[in-house]
Amino acid sequence: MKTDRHLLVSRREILTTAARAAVGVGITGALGWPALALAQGTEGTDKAFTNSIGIAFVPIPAGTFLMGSPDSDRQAQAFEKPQHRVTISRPFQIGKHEVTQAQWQAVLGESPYARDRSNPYYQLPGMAERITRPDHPATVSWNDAQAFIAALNRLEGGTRYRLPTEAEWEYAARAGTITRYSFGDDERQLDRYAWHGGDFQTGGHHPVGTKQPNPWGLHDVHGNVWEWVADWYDPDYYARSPAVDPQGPPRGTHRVVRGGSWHASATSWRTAFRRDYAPDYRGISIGLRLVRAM
Ligand SMILES: [Ca+2]
Repeated sequence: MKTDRHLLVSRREILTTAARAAVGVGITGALGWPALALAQGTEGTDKAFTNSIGIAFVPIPAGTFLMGSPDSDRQAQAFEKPQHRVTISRPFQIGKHEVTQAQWQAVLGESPYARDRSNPYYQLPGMAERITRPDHPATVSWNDAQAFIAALNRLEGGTRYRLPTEAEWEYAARAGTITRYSFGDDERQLDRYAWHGGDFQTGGHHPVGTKQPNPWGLHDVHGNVWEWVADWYDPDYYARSPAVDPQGPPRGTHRVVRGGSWHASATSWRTAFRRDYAPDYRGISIGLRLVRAM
């Protein structure tokens, strides 16, 4: 296995760099907070926040939105329907970016690619060199993500950090929109907002935050890497899910991922699209975005 020199920097260096980068985007986020969100906001939710290892969070107000896809959308799959009204009853904070490899290393002391990949793609010629970089997303299993979250909660003391529920993810990704994408319905605009459509010979994921954000300031909700959410996957869940703070089915075999990835096989990058993977699946195109409870 090749070793990447840039990963052999000290823990202090990683922390300093991550914090510096996060403060920069944090300021932009605070100034860029849209009027719509402020109007819906609850006291105390209108401030960006950067945590102890430099992860920047965007405040998301409580609110109600339409989850899933309407029958009128010909691209929509059966498992995105019925479109239904969901209320998120409590404000929360969500990562402005996918969790990066530097942040992963700052918490767990190792690169996510020190772990065995449960697929062969990481071993493809040139892939490790292209994707093992501090400012790229960490691609890990759902179980790995839980270990990271537990360690981060121990580091800061408390239980604030977790994955978003599937409903919280879509609510934050939509950012008040009811279109196929958070930037509208025109998929020809996707290049401006998403890393997508890559191949295994030349492609890989990219540094987080290098495409345009959604209206609430979140980067890479479409593309770059899929994002694990907390929920078990059930294609029929929307027909019976609760209207307030749905938590997903009580049991299942696969977990939900959202948003599409850098790779062409992602199928769809639409906001409502859903896909499932086994919780121990550790590929090179699924990462995570954290929620921090208020
Ligand atoms: Ca993503």
